[in-house]
Amino acid sequence: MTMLFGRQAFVDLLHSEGVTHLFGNPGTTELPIMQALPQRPELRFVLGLQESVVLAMADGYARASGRLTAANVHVAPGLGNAMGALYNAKFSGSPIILTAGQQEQGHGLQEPLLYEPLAPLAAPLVKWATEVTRIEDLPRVMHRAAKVALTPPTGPVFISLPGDVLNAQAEIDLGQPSRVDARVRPSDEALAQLAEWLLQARHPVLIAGQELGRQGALGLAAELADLLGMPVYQESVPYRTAFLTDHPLYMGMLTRVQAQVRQVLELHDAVFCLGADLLRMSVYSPVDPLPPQARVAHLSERSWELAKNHPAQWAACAHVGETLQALLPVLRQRQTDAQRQQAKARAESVRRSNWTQQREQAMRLARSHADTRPMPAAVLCQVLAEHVPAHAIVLEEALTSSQPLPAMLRQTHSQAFFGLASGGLGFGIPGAVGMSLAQPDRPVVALVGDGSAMYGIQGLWTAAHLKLPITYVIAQNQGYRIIKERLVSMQGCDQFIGMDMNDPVIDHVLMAQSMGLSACRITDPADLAAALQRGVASGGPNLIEVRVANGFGN
Ligand SMILES: Cc1ncc(C[n+]2csc(CCOP(=O)(O)OP(=O)(O)O)c2C)c(N)n1
Ligand SMILES: [Mg+2]
Repeated sequence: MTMLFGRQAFVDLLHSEGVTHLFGNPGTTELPIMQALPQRPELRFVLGLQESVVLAMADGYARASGRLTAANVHVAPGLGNAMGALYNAKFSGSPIILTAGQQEQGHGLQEPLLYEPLAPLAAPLVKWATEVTRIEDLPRVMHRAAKVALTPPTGPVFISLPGDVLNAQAEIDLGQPSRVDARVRPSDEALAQLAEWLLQARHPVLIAGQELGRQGALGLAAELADLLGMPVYQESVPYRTAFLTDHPLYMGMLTRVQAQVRQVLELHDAVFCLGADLLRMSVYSPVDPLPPQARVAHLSERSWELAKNHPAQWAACAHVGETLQALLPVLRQRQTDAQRQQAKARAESVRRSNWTQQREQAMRLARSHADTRPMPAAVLCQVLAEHVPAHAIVLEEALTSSQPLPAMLRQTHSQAFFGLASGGLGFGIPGAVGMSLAQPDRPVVALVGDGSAMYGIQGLWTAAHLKLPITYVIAQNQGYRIIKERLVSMQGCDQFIGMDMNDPVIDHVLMAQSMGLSACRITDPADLAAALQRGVASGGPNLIEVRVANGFGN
């Protein structure tokens, strides 16, 4: 046992749990932590200039690394600022230990500036929220937090750190990290049932989800699709790459329009939902996206998702990759010659209209609009899809401007694409910072709407400060185009109050330059490819503002 300050124990415990970056924004209540950091240089502090940005950077890091990540924010107002980003992290399942400095116990009782109990604030959005009340409890709390965050369903946890605990000194045993192996698979009996269920289906379809990308199980999912000749759709929320787009059975992403999804699934009698959310939608519709004849089998490590909205004929809470490893030989062994022939015939017909075919058409159509001014979003996406290097990470938060992207961007590895997980804006710019830190060998291209950019704009500074290889592409349509479109389509109203950003126009080039990025403005599609290539090749932070059509006449 060693004599340690609470502050030192805290950073040592993060280090012992394998944490390499502490994303943070310091205030007075975090001073003990800032004092301890120089003694633990392995733990790199990454400064974010607003707490929502701090947490979004941590979320990006966790999503692109799959590793335990730490973030620290400043008491109640800082935690409040971070709540939108915490909501995003919850939906991404990001294993983040979020901490906040807190006023000294007892002092808080007198309600000084900045005091508010913190754990109840964070509790609704995290797996576990607590306050450390004695220095001796720090190791137990920290190790438990790490275990809880990393055990499926993974997700953020919150710890409040009062100043008196951080500044106390005691003989502390720092203990050891524990890891729970959750790579479990269903019983042999359940696997046999699933195999028969899949083999009996006449028109099976696979919905591929985020867990496949997270677990590096894209190859196994492709083998499954091949074996059964079933078309594959990516789940309706674009968390991340969930299937290899060039695979001949890949059909594209499901939309979040209930009637469209239903039309797709109408053709199928069996829906295998693999590591995915079953049809998470966005806006209300009276249409059920799952048609009644479609029976469901659902496999996920997130038990809450199983049979959540739709009954499942077969469901298991298990590791998708391990389950596929065990399922494939069972399927091969049980598949009859007749079933093999059926699978082959199904695969043949899917090939004719698969994603690759659709992509060619979409790209051709977009190229034919290359002279349209302002640039249509499809042209922007086509140029991106053609010129972003294959090993890059593409991250999108661009609403209407990224709608054409999933139909165009080839995804050839599990980090190829990340999207907006929860619907909460503000992830794009700072999330790219975290992703770049997590995957330093991959250039990051972040396509962000001009409106979305303003929810996390401070992230540009951290990208510049750390000289990260990120190319921000800002789709500048001078407003909230998606909200306007919805006002028209849902409410029948075209009086746009509070949806324009054209008086004054925001100059993202100057904004980026003021924070230390190189930046340029593109209005002509012919110049975009070169700007993109220059930006990526620079190996540093840069921003391209692209003027795109706003859909309402300019
Ligand atoms: C935190 C948060 N605030 C507000 C919204 C509502 N919202 C959804 S899309 C959107 C507009 C986004 O504008 P932009 O990024 O420019 O994309 P565009 O609609 O122009 O394509 C807004 C304000 C939200 N989803 N999240
Ligand atoms: Mg916009």
